[in-house]
Amino acid sequence: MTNYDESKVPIFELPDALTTFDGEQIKTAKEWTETRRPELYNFFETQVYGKIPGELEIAGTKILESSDSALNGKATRKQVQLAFNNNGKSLSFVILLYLPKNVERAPIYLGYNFFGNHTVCSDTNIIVPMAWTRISESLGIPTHAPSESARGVRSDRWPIEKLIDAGYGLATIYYGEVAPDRDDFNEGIQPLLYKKRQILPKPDEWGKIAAWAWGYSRAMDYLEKDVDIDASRIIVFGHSRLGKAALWAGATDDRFAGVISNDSGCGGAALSKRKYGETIGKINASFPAWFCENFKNFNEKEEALPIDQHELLAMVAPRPLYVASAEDDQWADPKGEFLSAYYASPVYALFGKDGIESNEMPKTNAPIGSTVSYHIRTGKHDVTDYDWEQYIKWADKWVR
Ligand code: GTR
Repeated sequence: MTNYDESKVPIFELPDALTTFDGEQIKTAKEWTETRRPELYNFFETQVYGKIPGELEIAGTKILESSDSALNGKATRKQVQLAFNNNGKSLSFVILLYLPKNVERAPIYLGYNFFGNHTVCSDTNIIVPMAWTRISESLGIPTHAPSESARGVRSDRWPIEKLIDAGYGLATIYYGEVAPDRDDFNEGIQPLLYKKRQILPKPDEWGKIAAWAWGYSRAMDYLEKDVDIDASRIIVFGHSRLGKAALWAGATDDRFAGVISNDSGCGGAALSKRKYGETIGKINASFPAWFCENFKNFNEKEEALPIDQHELLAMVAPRPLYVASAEDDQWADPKGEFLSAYYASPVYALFGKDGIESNEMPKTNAPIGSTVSYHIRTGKHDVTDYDWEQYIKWADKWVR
């Protein structure tokens, strides 16, 4: 049974971000960085998302297509393929980039899309990927092969012209090219790092979320070398499962200047110990490939967790962080997402940064915060223009 009743949220003790596992009090940013953050990081890495068992550099970069006149002449477009080889296996994925023409070295949002780059915009030049895709009847994706018919079907989630007009670029990647979103570990990036005869990640090795986070970092490796981009102002963005991946990428890779979690829910921004909406047992049952095997030890045992998700958010400090929820997205536990941002804030304070000041949930459609910001909007689990308008305002202020 899924609990949606606030009065049935268990009484729990939330681990204090500023107390070490040995009970020591953390008082300075230095102590946080040298003592507390590494032990939290180690826990999330080996017990939640899984560690990456080796290094894999970009073997080849290829500009597949580019244009100086995209989106009615406002933007440039570039489609860049990154290739990886190891173990006699190979993998590649494509970054679709739109950059404003009137801004030199623009800051950009980097975010995965769910159904292929060609779904984010009706631009007919966008290359349709070949990787496996989930089926979506409502989006007109009837088979596992991405096709022309889905061109632009997700443009409502990607107001690219609005971003360009605000002076930002967008880099997007089809997440299924990095690791297909199904319970199969013989495909995607993971097999490239298997040891001899290995067929599955070990219990403490990367699940799919960590694989997607890895992809965000490899995209960053490329973006750092692209002279058209200011790599010191790249904001990693993700919605839902990809919001979980964006948060983990923000924690694992401090080159990201800011992090946005849109409706990321369980295993993302939401506190697990509230057991409100989706729980660890439920998410591991529905999506057994997302987290590392070890995370399953906490199925129905949230109280045994020595950490909670506010500490994932805290690992983004002191960089700007935005957590967003939607009123009708109770499955993701909006209040748990909000409280998580609140309880991460003392870590920001160590760095002299303002987080969320009050533990009282703000009103709907009334964004709050500063370096750490939060909003809950009306509507369902989705990414809307309203969400993006807030991300632009926040980025103008805290990242730009
Ligand atoms: C749901 C899942 C959520 C969230 C969502 C999504 O089915 O339970 O944790 O990740 O999918 O990614 O849209």
